[in-house]
Amino acid sequence: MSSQNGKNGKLKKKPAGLNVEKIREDFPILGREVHPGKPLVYLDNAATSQKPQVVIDRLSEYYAEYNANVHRGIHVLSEEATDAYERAREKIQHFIHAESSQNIVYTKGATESINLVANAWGRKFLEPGDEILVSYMEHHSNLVPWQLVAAATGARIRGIELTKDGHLDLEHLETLFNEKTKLVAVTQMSNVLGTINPVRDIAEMAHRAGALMLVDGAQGAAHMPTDVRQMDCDFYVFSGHKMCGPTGVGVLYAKSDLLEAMDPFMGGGEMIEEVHLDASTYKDPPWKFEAGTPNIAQAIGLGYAIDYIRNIGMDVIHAHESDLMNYAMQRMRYFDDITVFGPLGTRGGIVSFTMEGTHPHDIATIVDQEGVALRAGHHCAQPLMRKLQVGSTARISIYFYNTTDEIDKFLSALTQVREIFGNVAQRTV
Ligand code: C6P
Repeated sequence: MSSQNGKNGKLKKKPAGLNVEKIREDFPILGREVHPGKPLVYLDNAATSQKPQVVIDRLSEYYAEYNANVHRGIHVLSEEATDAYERAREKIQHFIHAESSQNIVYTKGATESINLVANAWGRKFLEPGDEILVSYMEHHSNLVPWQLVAAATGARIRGIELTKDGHLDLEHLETLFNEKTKLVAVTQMSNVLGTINPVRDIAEMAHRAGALMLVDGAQGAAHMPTDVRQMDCDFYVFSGHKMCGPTGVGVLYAKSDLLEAMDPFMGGGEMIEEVHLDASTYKDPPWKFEAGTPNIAQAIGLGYAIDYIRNIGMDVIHAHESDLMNYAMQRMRYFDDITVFGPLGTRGGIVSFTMEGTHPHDIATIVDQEGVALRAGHHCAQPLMRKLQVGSTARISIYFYNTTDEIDKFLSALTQVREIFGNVAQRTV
């Protein structure tokens, strides 16, 4: 549902192109109560999404019917498992419009993907004095790996400032480039502010300066159409569990010449061509980066999750989430004791806020009693919290299976928080 102002200033609801009630039937967990008489209202999707039955079924189908290691056996089970594992890689390739499935490296998640780049590319190519540009809205997963590699190589990290309304300050970014800039690493969408960054423009700026561009798609790939070639990024990372897939699987996309040039991240079985006692040769990418037995069931499950969300349509998902986010934001404005962070206008389905006189953890605890799951804390974005001059925020994060009714339940739970903490004069929502 989406909202707009009616004649009397009240918000009207209008239908969007998604049969959410039907979709919700695909997610068994959405039917449960979390406290007696309190159905789950799951608004913590930026942390992890729920899983449709089809993904759950495909995981158990793998274990029940063709559980075997991949790329090793010549027996039927191993061939079936290998086929399914490699077919999932092709689904990922098409989902993000990569050149080839060989540009898709399986990892454990976005965090591991960034660590892979920091180690396999950074340790090989960064030199003392080189500069890595990151922004103040980055998740720790797109900061700490760069700090580790900077300490090991003598490279230096520089921060892209934010504008007052929560966008990246592109004018400031322009001033940071120089001949030492080797990499720009920014998020596609902030997990706190909901800001959607102009990553294509930033990639262009980076390339003009002779630097590479890494896009952290942990909050992007699940929520909007993603085309890595159109974006022209050099590296793109995301996690399966935030997009209806299982935990334990994620993706690193990288351009072919980079994958060729990078050293392996981990050594072990499966990533080698020939091994001697003191030296080895390696397989071609992406297998060069996939040492040991991978998360086979999870990769296959991610393939089915991608089928599922593609079938709904990434444009439709994005539009529905925008509608719900606007609906929530417009109503939250009626709470004069609430501060909402992040830009107005186009943004993703994430709303972080604080409530005067109430700790975010107290908000989360009280709304949980009403069945509402939201997140409170620093959201693994401490540099951003410092910029916002808060220790933590409460945050709702929306996915395509959420409804206006759930947003209403969240808002009603918020009025209870206010009543308990006796905040400023109550107004009608
Ligand atoms: N943010 C959140 O609640 P992993 O843990 O590897 O799947 O994803 C890490 C990550 C990287 N970048 C961004 C922008 C993210 O939002 C996350 C995960 C979760 O906001 C957990 S802290």
